[in-house]
Order: sequence, then structure tokens, then C-alpha cells
Amino acid sequence: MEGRPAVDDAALGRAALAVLDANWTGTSTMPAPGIYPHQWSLDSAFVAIGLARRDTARAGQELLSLFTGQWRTGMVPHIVFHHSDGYFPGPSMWRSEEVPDAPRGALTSGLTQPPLHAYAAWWIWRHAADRELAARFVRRAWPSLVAQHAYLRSRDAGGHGLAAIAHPWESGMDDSPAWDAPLANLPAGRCGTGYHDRYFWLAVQCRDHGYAPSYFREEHPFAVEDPMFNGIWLLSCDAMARLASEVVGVDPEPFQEAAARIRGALLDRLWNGAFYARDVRADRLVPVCTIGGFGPMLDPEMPHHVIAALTSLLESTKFMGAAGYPVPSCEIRAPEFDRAQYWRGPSWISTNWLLSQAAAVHGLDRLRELLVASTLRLVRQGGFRECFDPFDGTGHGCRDFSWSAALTLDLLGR
Ligand code: 9WN
Repeated sequence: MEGRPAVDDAALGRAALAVLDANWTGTSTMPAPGIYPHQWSLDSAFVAIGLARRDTARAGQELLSLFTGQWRTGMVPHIVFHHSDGYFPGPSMWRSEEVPDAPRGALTSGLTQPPLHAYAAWWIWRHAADRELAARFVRRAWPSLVAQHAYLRSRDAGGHGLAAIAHPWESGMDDSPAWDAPLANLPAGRCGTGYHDRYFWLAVQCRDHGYAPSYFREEHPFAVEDPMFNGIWLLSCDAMARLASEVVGVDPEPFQEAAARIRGALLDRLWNGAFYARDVRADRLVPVCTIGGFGPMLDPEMPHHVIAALTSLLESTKFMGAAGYPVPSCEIRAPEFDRAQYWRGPSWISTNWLLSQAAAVHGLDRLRELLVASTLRLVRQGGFRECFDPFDGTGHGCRDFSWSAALTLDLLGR
């Protein structure tokens, strides 16, 4: 970590908390009030992680509030709308109130996002000062987490043990070049030409088929096995196994088996010297290296040769080695790389944080220290922006972005 006077860290921590307080609605945290004025699933998991050491009750409430939007299928929606305004597409496009499996008391989207929540629950349990409060929270969240994990198994479009995303929005990395080829294969003439036309068209298809898992699995034209989504699922399966034995007092084995199944499928289906997304409908890997390809590094049991290859790719001039402010979200030398466009180049605090976890798990101390120091440098210089230019650190997207603030708190708390 950078040698910094403690006063800097204290000021940065206060600024991060002020952002989270300003974005707090009383029951959950908006990612950013102007642009994202509702509750997002992945964002809430990161917020809970960031608050875990400071405020166990609020960290737990963040996740419990998200679960009020959970569907009877176990699906945790990517957006829970706490009012009807301010974001497109909003409740009138998703129409969750017309779906029998959706909850009656909440309006939600009909898609999901990476299942980081069990890991966030475990993080709260591990870091809470008030152990009793944390244990009570875990027991309350447990049925929702179990249902979420069961739901993900129903999304195995490829039939080999991975969950397939049905929309770029489900990845949390919306504009990533990993979706370019599957989006290009959508039926021309019916879905428009631009990416955003296609996003909308895909969402309408999901809605018009009742968001049924069988439709997602068998018919929906976009089905992609993403290494980041599945790496996060694997991480959460490990967390479920630990929570099962440490807190809930149930058999951890089903979750250990699930982790092993996902690990095997990641290696069989997505590994080709690096991890790539697989377009299930075209049955081929999408040949572009993105930040998503490092997701499986989060697994403590990934084979050593795989971790060594990923580490050397990450440190090479394709990613960290040529960026002053790592980690770029797409390989710098790929034709698709764009230093300013969402998920096609900029560095994000969330993926930096996940990679710093991966480095810690594999004992890669120098890499971890570099990631922590460069991430803190980004927010010190640019503020809690949504993402950052990987060459000069300029902030992009909205300001006072919750997960950037929350994960800064965690990094400062170590
Ligand atoms: C669509 C809220 C979300 C994040 C995603 C990020 C972006 C939404 C958008 O914002 O996605 O869900 O409007 O682009 O890509 O990771 O959860 O912060």
C-alpha cells in the first residue's frame, strides 16, 4: 500500500461515508441519485461489503431490502424500483406486476445480475464487530440466498453446469465487447441496429415470454456463459458452504459440490489459454479478452497453472502493464478497446476490488498491493466516479457513485 499520512485516509473515508449517506433512502442505497435512482442488485452487494466493518445493521438491511424484490422462482431482480420515475426502462416496460412469480409488494425488472450476495453476506459475517447481529442477519437472509442459488441452476442454457446470461444487463458489464458477437447474431430487421435498440428488444422478448427460465434456456436468442458471472457464482457457492457450517448449521456439501461443478464447467467450456465468454447459441467462444475473463481467479481452488497464466496476462501490457490507472475493462490492444466508453476500456473500482480479492486468495501479495494502491489513487485524484480512464485516471460517468465509495471504505479498512 502507498505510504500515506493517516489524515488523508481519514478524510477519504469520511468523504466515502458521506456519499453513502447521501445515496441512502432509509432502506437501501441508490447507485447514484441522478442516473440510477432505484436499487440495483450488484451495487447493493458491493455496498453491503463496504459497510460490513462499519455498520453491520445497515449492511444487512441493504441485502434484505433487495430480497423484498425476489421472485418466487428465486430470481433476485437486477433492479428493485422504489418509485416509478427517473430511469429508462422503468416499471412500465418490465411489467413485473403482470408476472405471477413476481412479488406483489414491489416493482422490479425481470432480469438478474451476478450473484455476489452470498459472498457479501459472508463478508458481513466475517467482518462484523457485532457477531450476534451478523449471525441473526445471515439466518434471515439464508432462505433467499438458497432460493437464488437454486434459480441460477435453471439458467443453464448450455447444459454443462454454468448459468447463461440472457441480456448484457445481467452481466453488470453492459457494453463489454464480449457481447458484440452474440448481439450481432440477433435477427436483423427485428431488433434494430444500435446496441441500445438491441438491449431494448431483448428485454421486451424476455418480458413477452413471461421471463420463464425455460424460455431463457431453450429459445431466447441471447444466451452467453460469462466467466465473471460464473466466477462470482462459484465464489458465492463457497461462501454458502461456509455460512452453512459456521452459522446456519446445515450440510455444506451441496454448495461445495456446486462450486466444484462450476469450476469444472468453467475449465471445460470457457478456458482456452485465457477465459472467454461462450455464445451458447452459436456454440463458440467470443475471442476478445476482457476484465470478465479474470472472474474465475476468485476461486481459491482454480488450478495453479491457470492462475499463473491469468496473472501473467493481467500484468502484461495487454492490461495492467500499459495502464497508468489499472485495470482496463478490455484488452488495450484489442480493436474494440475504447478508453472512454463504459466497459470497453475504462477501469472500474468494482472489478479492481474483485481482483484484489483474487490476488489475496492466491497469495499474490505484490499484485494485491498494487491493485489496492492504484484503486485508492483513482478515487483520491478523481473522486468516487463511476469509472476512470485507464491511462490518465480521468473520471467518467456519474459522480458520487455508491459502489466506488463503498469499496473505498473497505480498502481503507484493511
Ligand atoms: C443497467 C447501476 C448499474 C450497474 C451496472 C452498470 C450500469 C445499468 C445501465 O449501472 O448498468 O443495469 O443503465 O447501464 O453497467 O454494472 O449495476 O450502477
